[in-house]
Amino acid sequence: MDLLRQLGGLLPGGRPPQLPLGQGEKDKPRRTLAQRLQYLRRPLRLRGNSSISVPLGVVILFPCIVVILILVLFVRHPSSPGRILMPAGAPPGIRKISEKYDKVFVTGCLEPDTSKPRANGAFVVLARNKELDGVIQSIKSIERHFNRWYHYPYVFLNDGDFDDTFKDTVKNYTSAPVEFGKVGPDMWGFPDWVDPKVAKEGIAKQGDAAVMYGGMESYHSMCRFYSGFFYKHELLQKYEWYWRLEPEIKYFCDITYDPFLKMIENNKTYGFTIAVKELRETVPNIFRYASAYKRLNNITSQGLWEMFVEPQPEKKPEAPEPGLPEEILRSDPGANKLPDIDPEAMEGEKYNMCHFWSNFEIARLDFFRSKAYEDFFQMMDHSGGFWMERWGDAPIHSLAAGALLGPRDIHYFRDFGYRHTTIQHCPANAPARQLPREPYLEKTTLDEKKRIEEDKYWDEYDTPKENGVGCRCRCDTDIVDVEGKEGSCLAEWVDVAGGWASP
Ligand SMILES: Nc1nc2c(ncn2[C@@H]2O[C@H](COP(=O)(O)OP(=O)(O)OP(=O)(O)O)[C@@H](O)[C@H]2O)c(=O)[nH]1
Ligand SMILES: [Mg+2]
Repeated sequence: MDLLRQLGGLLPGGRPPQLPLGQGEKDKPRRTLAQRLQYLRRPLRLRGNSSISVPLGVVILFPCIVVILILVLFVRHPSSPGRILMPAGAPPGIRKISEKYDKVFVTGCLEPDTSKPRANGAFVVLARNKELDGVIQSIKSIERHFNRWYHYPYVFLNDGDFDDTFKDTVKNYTSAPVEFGKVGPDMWGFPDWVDPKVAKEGIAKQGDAAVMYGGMESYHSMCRFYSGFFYKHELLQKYEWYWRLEPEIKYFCDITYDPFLKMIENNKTYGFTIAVKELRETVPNIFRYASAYKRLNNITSQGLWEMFVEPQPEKKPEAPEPGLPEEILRSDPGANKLPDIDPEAMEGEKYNMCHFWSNFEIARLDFFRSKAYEDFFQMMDHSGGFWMERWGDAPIHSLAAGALLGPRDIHYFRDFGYRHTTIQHCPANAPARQLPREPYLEKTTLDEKKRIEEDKYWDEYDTPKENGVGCRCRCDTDIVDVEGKEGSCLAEWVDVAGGWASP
């Protein structure tokens, strides 16, 4: 006998299943819940002629309870892939990070308060004339979402000369002060202790090996400039803080508070919005030198270094030292290549390739101007790695921060929606913390209709979600949030920042 037929046959007194009340039955006294569920207590024989019976309710509920238990155990088990994958597969902002060392400065929107004195900070943009369109896109974006209220100045830098079209156009897109400066050969290109022939050969080899941007001399110069010079530029001398801006980036949320002031208030040094893994082939020896710097200077980690170290089951005994320090300091990077030993392992530690993506940065310039950072840069620079390899300024800044700062000095701007090329982080909007937005009819768009249309786009911001932190974010939907993508270093940040917050 199949189960359904059994069930039918076992309904009280062999009556047909209960039907909805007919008209004539409306006046009958209502049955209590217990009476209604009475049928669950009906015994159900295991076989047609078996003397053993089980209540019908148990037959229905038991499998459901087992399934629920399995699901709960799967998701809550610390080593469960379900738990590990939760941030990856889940929408951004669904999990809270511990607030032990750092927390979002403002959840949702505020009415921008521009009455307080501004911080001593500026946007810094390195660019070329040919990047004007990308620069306009970035200025329009930051003005719309932040600087229309705060009017922070811009400093544009270039290893060449900005032409008048560039300068005049840029000034049209902001009412904030703008300065243009030139980067001299003291901060750009090969230093005099490098043999240009050898460096060029090294760069060509990287080009042949298809290392990303490895064959572009200008790219190497740019990375070295952002690693060890931008903060020394004369136009930046008067500033204490900077916010790096690149061409062709996009902000998705309104930033209704002053991040510089919040960084000061919370005693922060360095802020990021995306942390990802670097392409291994661009930095084969970087960790070797960063690690040597840390060891040579007897630096003890304040808890951030671990974000950049591959977890290892147990610490290996110290690797034999190949006399690295003197070798680095005496070496002439123009005359030889980097020594050819185990490229990533140092003192049993291995670089996990994580770095704060430096095309967005809000940081205290003092950090870069410190003796400790200068020593770090000098050592890295004299290894020749900016030329013989393609060390980016992002891993340089990150490893320096790892050696010299702690998690409490770092701020994750998780509430900022930001995109650069094909990587974006965009938070969900904070529930019950959205405020109506003032239209921003950007004056450079002359066509009235287009201007209104552009503003309307930002009026229709995303529906708030639980644990969301954003203010009026409208995220791009063609790519997913980096927080949930392979290659993200969110987990590494969360680990050093105190773990995930308990639910
Ligand atoms: N003046 C000048 N600026 C440069 C040069 N190369 C790069 N830049 C700037 O340096 C910043 C980083 O360069 P990008 O080419 O965007 O490098 P990237 O972000 O790693 O690469 P993309 O993914 O292609 O954006 C940008 O602001 C560029 O405008 C250069 O040779 N001269
Ligand atoms: Mg770029």
